[in-house]
Amino acid sequence: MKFFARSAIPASLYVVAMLAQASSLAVTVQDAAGKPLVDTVVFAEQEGLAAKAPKAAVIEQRGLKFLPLVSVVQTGATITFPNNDKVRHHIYSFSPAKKFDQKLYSGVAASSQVFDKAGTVVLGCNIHDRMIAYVKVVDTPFFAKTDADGVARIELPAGKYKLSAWHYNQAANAGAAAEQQVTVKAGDAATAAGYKLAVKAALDVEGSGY
Ligand SMILES: [Cu+2]
Repeated sequence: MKFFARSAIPASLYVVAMLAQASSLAVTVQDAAGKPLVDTVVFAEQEGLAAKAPKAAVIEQRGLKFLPLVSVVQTGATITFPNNDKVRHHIYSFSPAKKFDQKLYSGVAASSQVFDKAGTVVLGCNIHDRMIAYVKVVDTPFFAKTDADGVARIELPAGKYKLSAWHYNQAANAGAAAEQQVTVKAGDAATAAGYKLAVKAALDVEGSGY
């Protein structure tokens, strides 16, 4: 009779649990030629949605690279930059959304940075010109990056959203096409959405998987 014992939980709690149950959105992103586009940031915004506490993120340096190449965080998130190389790095950003300059350091000595403005931040290293990383700062807790199959999955409450896709290598004129309205249905089946993004000829960025 375990089943009945569990039903001692008040019915109102079940209702709350159901309302809070996340629906999901599966977004497929391809380039103009129809190939899956990895490392595309996809995010869903809803007006008036209460902000959640942003999750912190980590961008390490290893093998003279930033890892990961692309990060997405909610506005206000803290990012730490552990240096796991034996050499020192001098990391910086000139991007208006977040300017900073972290002089030569090694280990975990780098101060963390708060990314408090939505936008795109490009990170570089003064010593190693080839080092580059991208941080997309978004005003929503609902975001994901596409995997190797070009698919991003976002858990979020059912409702209407403005869905945006951003790729660090996307052609400038792809901006307008990268937004769409989407209605996320309640239930188990993921709501599907898709993008075709024009991207520039592949940059010579090692480890981008692209
Ligand atoms: Cu460096």
